[in-house]
Amino acid sequence: MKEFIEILEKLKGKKTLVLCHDDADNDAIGAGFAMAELTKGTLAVPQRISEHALELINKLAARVEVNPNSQEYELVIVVDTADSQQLPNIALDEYLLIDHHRNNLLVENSKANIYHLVDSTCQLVYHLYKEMEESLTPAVALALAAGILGDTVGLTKASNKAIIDLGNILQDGNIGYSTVLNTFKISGKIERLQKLKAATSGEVHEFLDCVLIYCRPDKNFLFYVATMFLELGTDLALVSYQEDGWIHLRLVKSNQCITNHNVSEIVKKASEGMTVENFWGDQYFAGFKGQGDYDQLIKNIFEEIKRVSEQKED
Ligand SMILES: [Mn+2]
Repeated sequence: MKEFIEILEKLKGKKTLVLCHDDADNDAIGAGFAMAELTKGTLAVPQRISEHALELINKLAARVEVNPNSQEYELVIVVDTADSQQLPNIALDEYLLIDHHRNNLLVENSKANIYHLVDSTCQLVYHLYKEMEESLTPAVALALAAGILGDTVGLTKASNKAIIDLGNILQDGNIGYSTVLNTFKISGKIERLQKLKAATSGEVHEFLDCVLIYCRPDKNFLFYVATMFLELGTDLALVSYQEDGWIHLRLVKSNQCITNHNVSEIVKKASEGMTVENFWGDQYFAGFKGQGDYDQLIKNIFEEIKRVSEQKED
């Protein structure tokens, strides 16, 4: 931390790039926004922003550049990124790093870093602000808080430390918790319409030990739609969207669901042999972007869920 701050202070006022991982989520955008505010730098992503971080960007009125030329900057700060593969088309030369991912491959070559295995990168940025005795504006507090909520799945997976940090961030930035929760709701009328359309087009499928809703919204709001179905009480939600030959898909499982379904393993197995551009997730969440036979993929997912449901417990 000390070395990191020394470099920041030495390069103060220099042209700074704050770079998030591709498909940037709330933690990356939140941490990146706070670092860009601190350094008066440019916030950027390699290619795209994740759909569920768009609302936060909107609320922050943040400017996010796409596909920046890192060579044009005198200081590059990489946030929430574990691997150069998450930075497509970016030439990384000298950089500072702030991250919380296990097995980080960028730490070793960083000029200085803040690297700890906490719940979110936003917490590390908060501690940097504290250490530098910088005050939190309401916008920075909102960004950091939204990042913590994002990476802890709405605090359901949060450690005590993350909850304490969140409380302090709200206090320091003088904002209410409800302001943060609002960044996770769809605000515009058009989006609400999409949500209602999705809700009324969901198909309910019953398995031996769980209920699944399958839905194909006509816009790429997969995260919102999936979360909405969980809120309505389903055990599993399968939501997909096709565009330009690409299949975007999410399979999510409720935290309250105690079946053996590991959604990330289910999607991985079901998509074997397909062209996979992006795949991420865990037991409760699977995200997929790829190409191949759509109907077969869905059929495989249903079969795999059924197989797990019917597996005998020993
Ligand atoms: Mn993160």
